[in-house]
Amino acid sequence: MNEVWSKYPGEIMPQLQTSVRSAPESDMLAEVREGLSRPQKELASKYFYDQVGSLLFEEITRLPEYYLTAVERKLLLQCTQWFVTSTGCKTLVELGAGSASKTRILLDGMLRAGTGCTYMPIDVSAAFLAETAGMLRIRYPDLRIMPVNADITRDFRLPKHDGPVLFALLGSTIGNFDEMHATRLLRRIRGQMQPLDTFLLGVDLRKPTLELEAAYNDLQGVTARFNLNILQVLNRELGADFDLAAYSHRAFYDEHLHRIEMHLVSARDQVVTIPGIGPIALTRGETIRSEISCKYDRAAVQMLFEAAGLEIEEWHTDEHQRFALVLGHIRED
Ligand code: AVJ
Repeated sequence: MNEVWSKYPGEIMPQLQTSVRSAPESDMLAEVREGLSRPQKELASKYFYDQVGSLLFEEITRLPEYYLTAVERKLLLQCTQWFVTSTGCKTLVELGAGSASKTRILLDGMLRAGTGCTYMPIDVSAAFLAETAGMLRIRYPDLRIMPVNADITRDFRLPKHDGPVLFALLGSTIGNFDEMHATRLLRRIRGQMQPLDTFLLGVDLRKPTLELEAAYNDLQGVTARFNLNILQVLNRELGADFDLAAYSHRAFYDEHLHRIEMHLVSARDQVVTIPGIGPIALTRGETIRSEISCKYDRAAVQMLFEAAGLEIEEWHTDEHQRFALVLGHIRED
C-alpha cells in the first residue's frame, strides 16, 4: 500500500483524510460487523471508494486489460445522439454518478439538442458530488446541476425536476449486486420513473473466463492495490488494525454464477480488532470477499427488467459483444 500513498504529492494528502462516512453511510460499522460475521466473510464494495480508491479505480479504467470503460465510452459516443433525440430527455439522473468523462458525453448530447438540461448526480460521497458539480459548473454554464447525496441501495427522494428523465446506471455498476439486490435496485429506479422516462443501463457481458479474469488481474497490480485499499479504509474509518501486508488479492470468474469474485486472502492465522466489533479471527488461506461483478447476457437482463417492471427497448453492443448499453422503459400492465 505504501506505493499508493507515495504516489500522490503532499498537497492532496489532507483530502485523502476526508471521511467516506457521510450521513448516508453512518451505519458502516453495523454493515461491516454483519459482513465479517458471515461464514464467507464479506465487505460491501462501496467502501472501496475513498479518495485513494477512487483514484485507483480511475487508473483501472485506463488499464489495457480493463476493456469495460473504453467499450462503454465508445458505445455512448455512438448512441447518445439517438438516445437524446428519441427520448427527448430534459433531465439526466445519474445513479452512483461515476466518471465525469462518460457523463459529459450524455450532457453534450442533451445540450446540443437545446431543449434545456438538468443534471442530477446521485452519489454516496458528498465530497465526490461537490467536486463533480464544481467541475461541471465551470465547463457547462448553462447546465442546471442538482446533486443528490444518497445511497442508491436505500430509498431516496429526488427534488422536483423537468421530464422526460433519462435515468442512467452506467459502468457495470449493476454487476456489484446479486440478483435479489439488482432487482431491488431496479424496482427502486422503476418507482421513480414516469411513463415517458427512460432507463439506460451499462452492463458487462459474459465472455471467456480468460478475458474476464485478465480484466481483474492486471499485470501492473493496480486492481490488487485497489482491493487492498478497502482494508485501509476500514483502518482509517473504523480504527481497525488490518495488516495490509498479510493479505493478497485474488479474483476469479465463477462460470456458473456468471460473476467475477474479488477476495482478500489471509496469508496467515491472524486476529483483527475493530473497535465496537471485537476480535475477528482469520485462518491462513481464509478469504474476505470484497466484490462481486456479475456478467450478463440479453436474456439475463430481460429477466431482471421483467422482475423490476421494466421492458427492454433497445440493446446496443460492440462488434465483439463485450459490453452492452440497454435502453428500457416502464412496463405498463
Ligand atoms: C465499478 C463495479 C464496475 O466491477 O468491474 C474494477 C469495479 N473492481 N476492477 C467492476 C472493479 C475491480 C467495477 N465496477
